[in-house]
Formats: sequence, C-alpha cells, structure tokens
Amino acid sequence: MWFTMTEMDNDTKQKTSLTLRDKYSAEISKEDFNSELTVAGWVHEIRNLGGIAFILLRDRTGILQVTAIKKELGAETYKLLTDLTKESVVSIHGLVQPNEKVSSGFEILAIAVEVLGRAKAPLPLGVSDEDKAELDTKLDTRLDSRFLDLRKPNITAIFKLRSTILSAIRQHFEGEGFIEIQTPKIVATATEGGTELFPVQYFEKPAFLNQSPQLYKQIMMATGFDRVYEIGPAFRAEDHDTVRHLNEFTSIDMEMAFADELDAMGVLERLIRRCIKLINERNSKDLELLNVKLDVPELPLKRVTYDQVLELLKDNDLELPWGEDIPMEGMHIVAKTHPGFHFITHWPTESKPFYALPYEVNPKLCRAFDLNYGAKEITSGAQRVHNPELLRSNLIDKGLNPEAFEFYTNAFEFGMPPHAGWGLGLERLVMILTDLPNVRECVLFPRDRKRLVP
Ligand code: AMO
Repeated sequence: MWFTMTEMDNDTKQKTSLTLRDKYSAEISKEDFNSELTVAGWVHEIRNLGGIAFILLRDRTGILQVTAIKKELGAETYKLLTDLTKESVVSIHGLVQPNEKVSSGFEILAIAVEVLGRAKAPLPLGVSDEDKAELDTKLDTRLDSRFLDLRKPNITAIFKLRSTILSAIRQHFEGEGFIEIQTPKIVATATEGGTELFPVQYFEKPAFLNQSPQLYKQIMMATGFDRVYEIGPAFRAEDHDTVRHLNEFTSIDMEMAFADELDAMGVLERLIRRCIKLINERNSKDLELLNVKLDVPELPLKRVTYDQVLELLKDNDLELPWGEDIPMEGMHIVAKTHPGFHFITHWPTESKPFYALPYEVNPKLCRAFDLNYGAKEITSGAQRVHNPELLRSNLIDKGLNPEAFEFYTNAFEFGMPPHAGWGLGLERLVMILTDLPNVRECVLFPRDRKRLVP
C-alpha cells in the first residue's frame, strides 16, 4: 500500500497529490466501502452516457469500475476523464461504494482525476477489444508492440509462470546443495558444433557469443565446488525458422562432480516435479487463463533407450541408420507412444558431442540422455569424459583443434573427478508447461532469423 492522503484543487477537481495509488483493484474489500481512496491504472473502456460515465480501469490485479457523475465532478474534470483515449494511464481518487451490478461488488465514485500518461490513438494493437490475445496468427504484429500485447492477462500469465519456474529452479538447486555461477558469454571456442556460432570482434581477436556454458561448468568440477548451476543466455546462429528454435535463449545448466548420468537425471526429474508443484500452488489463476491443467508427474520419469526408439520407428515404417540423431518426424512417432516426459538414454557416441562419456563395455554407446516431452526435446545431458587423453582424442576425432581447447583440457590434467550435467532450455520448458505452439510466446523479446527489434 502506498501513501494515503490526497489533496485536491477544489475548483478543478484535479488531483494535486503525491499519492498515485492506495490499493490495487483486487485489494479493495468490504472494509473500504464508504471510504475514499486512490486507484491507478490503464483506461480499459469508457462508456459516456452524457451526465454519467463508466470507466473500466485496469491494473495488474484486475479491472474495476469508476463511475463519474458530471454534476458532482464538475464539467471540466468530467470532460477530461471522458475524453481520455483508451489505454491512457490515470490515477483516480474516489469513494468506494457497494454496487451489486458490478462483478467486483463495488464501484469507485470519482472525486478527482490525475492524467499520468495519455495514449495516442489509434492503438497499434487492440487491448480491451480482445480480452484474450489470439495466439500465433498475429504473433508478428503482437511482438512488434510487445508492451501492449503484455497488457493482456493471458499473455501476462505466461511470464508469471516463467517467473515461478525460475523460483522453483533456484529453490531446487539450493535445496540440493548447488551454488549459482556465472560464466563468460564472449568466448573463443565452440562447444556444440561450429556452424551455429555468432562471430564477435573482440578487439584484435575473433571471438563468439557462447552457445552453452558447457566448457566452463565442466572446468568448475576441477575446483571442489562439486555442484554448480547457471541461468544465463545462450546464443545459437540457427538459420532455420522453427517454432522450437530461438537465436538467443535462456539456458539452465548444471554440473555435478563425483556423479554419473543417472545422478544428473535424478536432479532433473525432481526439478521438473518441483516446477509443476510450485506452479500449481502459485499460479492457479494463470493456468486458468492459459486453459492448462498440470499433473504432477510420477517419478522416476519413463526411460527408453536409443535402440528401443529405433525399433519403435521401424515398427512404424521409419527406418533410421544406426548412429543418426532422431529427426522430428521420428519424434512425432515416439510421442504417440510416449506423450509425456520421457528420457532417451544410451545414445550412439558418434551422435553426441566430444564430451559425452562412452560406456566402457560398449564404447559405441555413451552415457548421454535427452529429456523430451512428447516430440519436444527440452534437455540434453551426459556423464562427461574426465580423462584428458580421451578428451583430446575425441576433439581430434570430431575435427576440432585441441590447442583451441587447452584452457579447458588443462583443468582435466591436475585432478578432475568424474562428473555429469545437463542443459535445459527455459523457453522450451515454459512452452510445454503452458502448452503453447511457439517458443517465441515464452520470451519477452524473441531473437529469430528475422527479428532483432524490439
Ligand atoms: P543442447 O545443444 O541440446 O545441449 O541444448 C540444451 C537445451 O537447450 C535448449 N535449446 C534451445 N532452445 C531454444 N532455441 C534453441 N535454438 C535451442 N538450442 C538448444 C533445448 C536443449 O535441450 N551443452 C549441452 C548441455 C549439456 O550437456 O549440459 C547443450 O547445450 O531445450
């Protein structure tokens, strides 16, 4: 609650106070009936009947009705209020009156008005005329005027959920003994393959925007920190325009020492469960707006091996050469049998990056895993190679120059424990938990092949 007393210029009935808002619309209750207070927000609708006008005022908690009576307010202030354009910002001081006809059970009878920010007309994007934003069809128009788009409650809901997910993630990592780190985003080497790099000129040296904190989080395993996590941006110069790919996304990364891939998978599935539980606790209204019901998954999450996936695809007339990544077409088939969360484990070593640890008994397979939801991949991880010789020979096998990775392989030469970890795309997680069709919905200002502003 903010400061309370309101002064008024008695001649014009314009507010001259410092108080812009005493209460949000949802905070007003029966106890406020018949007392004066100040509310503030955006003009959602105005209906002017001549001598009386109804203004719907929207704030972050909802919408309330302000009633303006010309005779009581004075012609000048009445005109000021009723001439306002939609989406202008005002602070209104008035008397809270019970009113059975209004869904909130009350209205504010205007006494004084302060115009804080006038909106130009016409609006580039309707706000009040579309209570719920039409998803996807007008996504480009919506993203061009994202600040207006975000005034709609079903769009705000996505970001409230995103915020809860981040809270749950931090709670979870802290609860399991992880410390939060930040690693450089301007780097000298690729981690996830060379073609997806954004080049940067770093003084006289060529550099790149980081694709993943992979190398740095692994270096941390040589420090004794043992369990680290990072929530930060990752950049991929992906040329293709899909509903799952962004050129800048938020990567949730973890790495744990004295651990294998099963330990890392355990942390991940418990974290997913925690996210869903916290959303159900905190965001029931937002889930309703998004028309989503989230069931807390039973643990352990389902696990299938790469070979089992290949069998399943074969049974569905899609024959894949062993060793290849599973294409989207294949994932759609997988999703029919495994529609929810499931891990795919035991990947061909050749299909995964140089840092994934091969099984000793069958080095053609490695200790890597993906976590998917239906056809959508949301996490990749693995137990890592921690032997420096094997790491160097893997780099060479993948056509990479070990010298460029010396800053990383050095950390393996002086006592590196076995370790495992994963990277989870925050927007992908938000996308599946909100059941939205496009990952761009889940980031405020998406960066894609065509979009660099706003
Ligand atoms: P990977 O490249 O599979 O693995 O990325 C991990 C997760 O990040 C998300 N992601 C993306 N999200 C949106 N747009 C993109 N272009 C994009 N690319 C990736 C996905 C994906 O599952 N270093 C490893 C992780 C590890 O082993 O720790 C890595 O980056 O959700």
